[in-house]
Amino acid sequence: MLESVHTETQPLSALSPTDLQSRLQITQFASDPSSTATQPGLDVIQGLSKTPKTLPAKYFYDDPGSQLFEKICELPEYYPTRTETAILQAYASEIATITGPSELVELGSGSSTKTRLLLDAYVDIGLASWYCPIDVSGGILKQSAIHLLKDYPTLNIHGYVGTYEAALAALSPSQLPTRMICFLGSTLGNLNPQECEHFFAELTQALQPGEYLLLGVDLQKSVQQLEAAYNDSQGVTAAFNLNMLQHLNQRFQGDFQVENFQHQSFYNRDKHQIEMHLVSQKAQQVNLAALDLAVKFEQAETIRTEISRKFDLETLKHQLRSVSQTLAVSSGGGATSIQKELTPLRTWTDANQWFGLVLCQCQEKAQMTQGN
Ligand code: SAH
Ligand code: AVI
Repeated sequence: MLESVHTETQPLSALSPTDLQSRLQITQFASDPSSTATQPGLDVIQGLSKTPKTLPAKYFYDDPGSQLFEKICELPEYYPTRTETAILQAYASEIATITGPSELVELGSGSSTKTRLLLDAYVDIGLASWYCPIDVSGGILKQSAIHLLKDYPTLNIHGYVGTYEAALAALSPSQLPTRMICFLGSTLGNLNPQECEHFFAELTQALQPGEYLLLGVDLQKSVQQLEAAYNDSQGVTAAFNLNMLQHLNQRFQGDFQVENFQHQSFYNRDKHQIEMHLVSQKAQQVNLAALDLAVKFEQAETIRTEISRKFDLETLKHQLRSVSQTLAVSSGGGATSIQKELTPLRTWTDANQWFGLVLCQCQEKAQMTQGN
């Protein structure tokens, strides 16, 4: 599953002082960071060729999509961002004290706004900081990295533009005594249970014993509150959902007529997930020339563009504990394998229990030695 990679030390004119340039490195995966490793757009072909139709949520995030997501975070109905921010404001220093000097790797970093609370906490207790943002949306990643370098004079950044999987597999060893992988904003909820299980295994693989994982997750609550958060009165979430079609048009030479689709979102109580759909307003055919794909829609047929799962903390901690990975280590004449697992250490929530943070540590479970 290798994607082509190139690494650049940013020559951006925006980064005129050499000091900033020397503190920023960007690794970009393939020419199309949102492609699957095997074939660009294969996931689009697969999703639109089945019934019911689906599209991967990562296609929300071109430059306009990332800007629309930033607007969502400010909406009165969209409580997750401000609630998670409040939890981090209260507990970031506790997290920094637990981990000690730690490189921060952030999955789906976006604007890195909440990350500043963690960076501040490390700075406040006099610890060095290294930051590795990972995001498919290259524009917002690079822009945020430049702002961070200006605001944090001792910070070094190595950004990865690409999917979580590609970046995790290519991460350089930690620059500091430990590392914490952060996955904030409840983006974990955009993975279905199988993807989530697979993802936890990949994270455990990427972490060394002693390193940390910080998860921010949205918790179960009233249907009314959840549905309001994904059907905002200003229509920003609708614009965000519909923007995926513009993005596909531009990326894959498509001819989606955006006005022929409508935003829909609702809470699926059985699966504890918000579902966002785009509903075809009439029978129509859409072509994506770059993928050699023609897709027929019936009137009222939908494309599911996102699930956003809402978690129960106890169930999530149980799932985390059940992940284990084997790390092979050769020693002397024999081979030793270390079993690694994710151990939840602490959880923090807000007074309403709307959102939770879970800090886990990758720990060694047992050792088995083979050979002589
Ligand atoms: N962490 C930020 C942003 C969340 S939005 C916050 O909490 O506010 C989700 C982010 O994940 C977006 O910036 C999007 O571009 C990125 N993203 C989505 N799917 C991705 C994938 N498969 N690989 C890498 N980044 C992804
Ligand atoms: C990024 N992700 C966690 C957001 C969510 O709430 O699932 C994306 C989003 N979709 C609609 N509004 C926000």
